[in-house]
Amino acid sequence: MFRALLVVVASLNIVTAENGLNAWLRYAPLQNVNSHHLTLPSTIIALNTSKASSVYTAGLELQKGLQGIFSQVVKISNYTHKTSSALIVGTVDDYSKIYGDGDDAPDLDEDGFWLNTKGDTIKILGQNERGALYGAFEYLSMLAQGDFSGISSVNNPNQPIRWVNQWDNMDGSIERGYGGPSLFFKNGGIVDDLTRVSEYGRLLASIRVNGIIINNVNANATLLSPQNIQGLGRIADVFRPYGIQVGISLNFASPTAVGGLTTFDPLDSGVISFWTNITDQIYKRIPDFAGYLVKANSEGQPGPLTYNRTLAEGANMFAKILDPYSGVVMFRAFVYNQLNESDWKADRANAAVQFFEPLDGKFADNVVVQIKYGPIDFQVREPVSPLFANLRNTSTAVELQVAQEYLGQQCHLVYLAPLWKTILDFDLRVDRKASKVSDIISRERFNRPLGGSAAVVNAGTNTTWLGSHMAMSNLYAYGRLAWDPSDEPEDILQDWIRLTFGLDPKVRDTITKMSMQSWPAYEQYSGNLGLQTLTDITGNHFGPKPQSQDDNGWGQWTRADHTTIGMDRTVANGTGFSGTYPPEIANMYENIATTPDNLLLWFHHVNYTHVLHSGKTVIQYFYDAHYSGAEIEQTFVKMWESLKGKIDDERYEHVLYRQTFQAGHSITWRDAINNFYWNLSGIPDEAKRVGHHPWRVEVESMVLDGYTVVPVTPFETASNYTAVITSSNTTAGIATMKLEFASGTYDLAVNYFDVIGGRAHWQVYLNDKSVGEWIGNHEDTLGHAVSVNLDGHTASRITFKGIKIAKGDMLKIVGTPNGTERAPLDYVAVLPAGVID
Ligand code: GCW
Repeated sequence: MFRALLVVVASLNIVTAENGLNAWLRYAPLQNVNSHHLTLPSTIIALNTSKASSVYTAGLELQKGLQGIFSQVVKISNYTHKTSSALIVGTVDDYSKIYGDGDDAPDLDEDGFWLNTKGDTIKILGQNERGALYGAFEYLSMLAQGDFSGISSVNNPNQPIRWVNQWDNMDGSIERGYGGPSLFFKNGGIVDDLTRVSEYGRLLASIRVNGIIINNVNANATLLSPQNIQGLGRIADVFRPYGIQVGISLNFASPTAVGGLTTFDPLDSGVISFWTNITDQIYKRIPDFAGYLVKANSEGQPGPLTYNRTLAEGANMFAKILDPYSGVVMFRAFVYNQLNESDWKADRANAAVQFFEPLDGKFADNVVVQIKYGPIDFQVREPVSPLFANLRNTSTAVELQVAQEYLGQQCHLVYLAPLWKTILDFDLRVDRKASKVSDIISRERFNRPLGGSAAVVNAGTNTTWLGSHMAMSNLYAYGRLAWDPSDEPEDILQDWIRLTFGLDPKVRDTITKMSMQSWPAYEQYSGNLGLQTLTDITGNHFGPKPQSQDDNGWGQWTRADHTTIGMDRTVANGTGFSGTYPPEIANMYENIATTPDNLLLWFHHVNYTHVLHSGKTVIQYFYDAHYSGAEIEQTFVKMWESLKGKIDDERYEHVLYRQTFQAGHSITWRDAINNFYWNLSGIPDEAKRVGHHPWRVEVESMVLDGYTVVPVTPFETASNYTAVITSSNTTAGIATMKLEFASGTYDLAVNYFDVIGGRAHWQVYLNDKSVGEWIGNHEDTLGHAVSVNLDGHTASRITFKGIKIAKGDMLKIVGTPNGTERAPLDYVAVLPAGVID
């Protein structure tokens, strides 16, 4: 149990610059502490002093934490004589052996711990060494938050598997990674310096993650070379003191790719010996190796289906080889084929149940089927994957995604714990009995041997780990929820805020408000009513491109036409997907009257004029939601600005930059989606906002010198569907116009496109007096997937605030191209106070 009780509120004026490396483990000095609440321990007694031991790590961490928080060095003692006010950390067993009085220690589950701060000595005792380390982190988390209460608390994990997955490639890139290159790989091998890996281990252990898959599920067989296995061994050595077991993703075709065989048939004896030999080599170097993660027969990856073997036969081959070593196989359920959209019954959402339900009961006991939370792919809202209800005789784990692949790629603040909660708390009503997803993966509901959680994290070498300080709340919350899914997202968040940004209540309240509003806001301005994220799904998954959902085989269809929209997934008339849930849930989704509005278009195909439970039509809801979502984003900038001086400047500026970007990009999203559906449906916005922009000046209507007007694709991502670029790669362009707005003070927003290929330069003048300038360098500063085109990924806004403009003033923008970035401009918005346009 984590505690959030504050007995001391310290007022902190943090000024030291911070780069994010320590994340929530900063151990910032507590000021104004009423020290009588706490007597610091005189000694830390770590009951195992071998360096690879997590108990030894715990001792060091406690020392470091106490020093940071209280500026006092407490020595670590080898001498186990119990003195009063000692802090003892170790396993329950060691404690009992040494002191003979461990009987008051409660029964603990694997990885659990007991934290007792009540007596004369502080006891942090784990069921195993890892548990002891978790207890040390818990104690430090309390202290760092000013909580000195005397407690005796038993903490057990809800689920045994609490892993993270990294999608790192051997060349050092990370698929869907937005925090810089790999921590693990470079140029086809393992990096020499593993300092950052050790720091990552520390972070992960503090949130009680006990396993990590270090390479991409789209796996490269060269990881299995003898040299790389030695490198893996070095990585495992670095993670071991943190109680983290290392595993790898496998390429199913490795026997042919690197083994010199002509087949990768899982029932072939040569193939089995290949994998046995590899596994033996790995365990020889890494005796506590966690096991394998397998993506088979999915998105072009090889798998057992090639040889008419079932997915279970493929998984069980590995399971049998791993079994003597107690290793596990995480087998992904993300298996689907390309589909034909003209078939009204075709549905990618059905794939997982179609492939896996017939195999229920056929998987070995050390196989865990790893299931993405929704039936499609990490979308902003999806119903729970029905596969959880269809595998009663198979161990399962939920796959979540900390990497915000479809959710703004860490350039948009989206606190994900509330989304994950809708999944974990969802009651699937199997056999009309309580069947929460969290109780299924915890093994409780179907009484399975294994189960748990995996999160795709994709941390990189950026000092912020994920590219964004704010995104780290997601990693923190992931660990907390995997340990205890009944924890509340807001409580978790507030612990994270105090640990990350200090104890000032204004900081806590402001970041809480921003974060708790962030997922609903993102849903509003991206894709709502269950239509998915509406990003460019055939491209980089970042900016808006609603048309990419349809007219292809990927099966993320919206089936939008001029009058109707949504996937009919009913049994009665559609793909039958709703029928793959247990009856109570199936009935709810089958029936339009009982389908919640936020999943309406996931399950039903309706007219744009269909009236929602909320009383609005679908199309008007779209318009309103996109306006409201973007409006909320503008308030985040102001909220963040109210924290200036309360957070160190380095992190303050870093977050401000991203919030400012997000505020602008949310307007791009809003306008793109609204324009797209307005064009498609021809139904105007009742509030007359869509297509009406009274405060905008289109750059194509300015006087242009050296600038050329170009159409933008997709059309909806530019205001008036067009933009301007300089006429050549080497000559500047100038756009001028006399402004006819009433004299007053305005915010001057300029919408431009920041493409990769160069760092163009723009300057803005009023009557030849400089208003401001900027450089198109988002490729250096933002870390999201990039684009060379003028589109929804590159559309950006910069705002110059509080500019005095008199009627008749001449506005001039000079754009200087660089490389292939031809200083593209879209429009200028001249915004009176409070107006968003
Ligand atoms: O949605 C897709 C991602 C791929 C990813 C795949 C998966 C690693 O776009 O980048 O591949 O999901 O989860 O396997």
